[in-house]
Amino acid sequence: MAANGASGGATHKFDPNFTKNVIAATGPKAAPRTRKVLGSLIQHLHDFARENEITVDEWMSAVEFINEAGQMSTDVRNEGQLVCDILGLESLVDEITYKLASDASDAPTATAILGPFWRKDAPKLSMGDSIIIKSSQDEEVTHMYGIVTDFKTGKPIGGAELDVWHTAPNGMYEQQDPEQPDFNLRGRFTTGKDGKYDFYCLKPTAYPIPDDGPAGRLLKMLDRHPMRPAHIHFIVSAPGYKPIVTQIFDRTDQYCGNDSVFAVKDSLIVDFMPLKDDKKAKFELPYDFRM
Ligand code: MBD
Ligand code: FE
Repeated sequence: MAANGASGGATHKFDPNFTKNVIAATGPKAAPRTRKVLGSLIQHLHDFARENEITVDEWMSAVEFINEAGQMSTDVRNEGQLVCDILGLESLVDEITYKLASDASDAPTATAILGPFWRKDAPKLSMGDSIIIKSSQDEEVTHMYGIVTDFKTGKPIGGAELDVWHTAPNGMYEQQDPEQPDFNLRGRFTTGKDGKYDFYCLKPTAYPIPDDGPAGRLLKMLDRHPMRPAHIHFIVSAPGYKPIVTQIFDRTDQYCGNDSVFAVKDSLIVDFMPLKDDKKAKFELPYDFRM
């Protein structure tokens, strides 16, 4: 063991009651879930620190990292969420929360993480409308359509809302980019009685998650890239159904097997199909949602 290392030496023994005492300091008015979850968090944090012989310097650099992530966060940049995403935590809690969702065709559509770029109150649009307010890339216009069904009965769900959002071809969501109009590439659509929807969007592009802050430094420390495969986000909701928060991914994207935030699932990979001689779109994308 190095003289200046963390270890107190081979003879050091941790007080076996230390962690127990910290957990037992929880007062009687703590809610049961709080008692359970924070007790477990303290146990794991202490075990983690002991196992890895975390030093004061290492702990302090983690504290500075967390503080910097917090200070950097604004309403268009959620650095804490980005840090969780690259550690796989948002995808894991998504899986834990929505255990029901699977790749089976008789199950609800698989979920995928919300991510930090959803905005509430996206414009309510009519069927057949376009979410493209401004784009330099008309060669990517895509006609997306499909049906929302009840996964148990297979019947169409009328009045279901599809909230959709994706990035511009420059790899930025509108709130990150002063060049884009407010709510560019976002919209909400409501299915008719037949459960059907259709709208125009762009075939999205792969892009890096914001990597000029703590999350980016962490990626570099881990020798990882910041790229996400091209994707379109959805929240599909309907009265009486659990909302489906999900994303779909372009099969031809090289990052489908290598997403920096670990959100890709097989059943969410789609094929943008080239259209010939269509006046409005260069691709079509049929995709059905089950809920
Ligand atoms: C994104 O666009 C995104 O969807 C997620 C989950 C994380 C970072 C950027
Ligand atoms: Fe995204």
